[in-house]
Amino acid sequence: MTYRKTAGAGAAALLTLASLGIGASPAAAKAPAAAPAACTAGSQVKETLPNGTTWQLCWRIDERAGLVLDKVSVATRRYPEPVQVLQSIRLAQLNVPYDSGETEYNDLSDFGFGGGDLETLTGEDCKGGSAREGSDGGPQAQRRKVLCVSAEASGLAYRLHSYNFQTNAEKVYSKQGHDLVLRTISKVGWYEYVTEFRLADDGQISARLGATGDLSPSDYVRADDGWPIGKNARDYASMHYHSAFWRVDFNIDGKGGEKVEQYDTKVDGHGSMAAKLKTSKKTITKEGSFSKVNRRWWRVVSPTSKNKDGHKRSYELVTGADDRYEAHPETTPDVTFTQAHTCEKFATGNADPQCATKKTILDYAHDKETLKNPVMWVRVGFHHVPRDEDQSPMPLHWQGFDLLPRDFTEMNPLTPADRAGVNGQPN
Ligand SMILES: [Cu+2]
Repeated sequence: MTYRKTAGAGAAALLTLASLGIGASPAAAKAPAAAPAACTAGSQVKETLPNGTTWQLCWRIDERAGLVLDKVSVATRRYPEPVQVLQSIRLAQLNVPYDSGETEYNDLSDFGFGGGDLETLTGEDCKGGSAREGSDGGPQAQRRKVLCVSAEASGLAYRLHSYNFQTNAEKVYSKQGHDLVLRTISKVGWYEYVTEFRLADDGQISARLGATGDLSPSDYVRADDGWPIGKNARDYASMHYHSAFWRVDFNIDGKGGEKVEQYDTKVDGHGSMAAKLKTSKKTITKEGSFSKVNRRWWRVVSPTSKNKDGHKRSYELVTGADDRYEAHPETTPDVTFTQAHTCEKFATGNADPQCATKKTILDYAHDKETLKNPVMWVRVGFHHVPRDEDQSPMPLHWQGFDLLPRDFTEMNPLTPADRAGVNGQPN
C-alpha cells in the first residue's frame, strides 16, 4: 500500500493508553472546549494525541455497513477551536467475485458487517487500546465491546535542521507522530474483515479494510483459476477480488455545500532546462464517475470556510494501490460523486425501497443532478491470489485510501511555536 503515513505504522508499538488518557473516563478533558453537536444515535469518542491534536466524533454500528463515524471534527494545539471535517464515513460495499466466474458475494448488502457478524473484541484485538461497548446494530441491539480505540505511533512526523545565516544559530526540529485508530472486526463466512479509520495528528484521515481469518475451504477450484495451497499440485485455492467501496460525506466547518474539483497536470512544451507542466482545474458541478489518469487528483472544497491565509479549506482524495475490476461497470471507476440522498446507502446492491430503481452508484449519477451537497464514493480493489502463507490464520491484507487536509489550516498544525512566522516566501 502507498499510505503516506500509515504503511510504516503497522508494526509500531502501541502507546500505553493510560498515559494518553485513553481508556480511562472521558479523560481527554485537556481537550479544548468542544462545539459539534452531541451524538444522537451513537456514542462519542474524544481523544487527545500526544502532540495535542484532539479528534472528536460519534460512532455507531450499522447492521449492514458496520462501523460508521459521524460528525468528525479536529482541533490542534495550534488551532484549538474544533472544526468539523466529515458528516459521516463508512464502508459502502464489498464485492467479492471469484475468478472462476462461479461465485460472487456482496458482503455488506448480502451479509452485513454488523449484528451477529460483528465480533466481540477479545484476546489481543485491542491490546494497548480501549475496547468500547456499544450496540452491535443487529435486531436485538446487543451491547458488546466491539470498537477498539487506540493511539498508535505513526513514525517521524517532521524533521528540520534549520540554520540562521544572520545569527549562525542552528536548531533541529524532530517530532514523532500518532494516529487515533478506530477499529472493528466482522466475521463474514471464513473471512474476518477489519474496518479501520486512522485519524492522524496532522489532520489526515485514512480509511482501510483488512482481511484475515481463513481461506474459504469450499472455494478450491481447478488449477487455472487458483493457486496451489497445500502439498504439491492437489488443492488450488480460488483467486478472487475484494472490491471495496466507502461512502464519504463531508461537512467542512459545519457549513456543507462543498464543491468538487479535479486537477490534471499535462506536459506543455519545454523550458530552458526541463519540460513545462501545466496544471488545470475542472470544477465538477454535476454527478458523475471518474478515474485516475497520470497525476489526476480530486478535492472537496468548502466555498465559504477559509483558513487564516484566506484559502478555502478542503480535503484531497489520495488513492494508492488498487486493482480495478473492469468486469462490472460499477466497479470500474475510481470515484463517483453524487448529490446526497438518504436512500442511496450502498455503492451496489442498494435495496432501500425509497430508491427502488437505484441499485448502484451509476444509477445514482445517471441523471447528472447538480452537486449541492456532494457525497464521495471511493472504490479500491484488491485481486487476491492466495499463497501458502495465507494459512493459517491468514495474515492481514489491506486496501484503502487517505483524505489529506489541503489548506485546512494555514500551516502544518504541528508547527512548533518558533517556526510560526515561516509562512510564505521568506525575506
Ligand atoms: Cu481474499
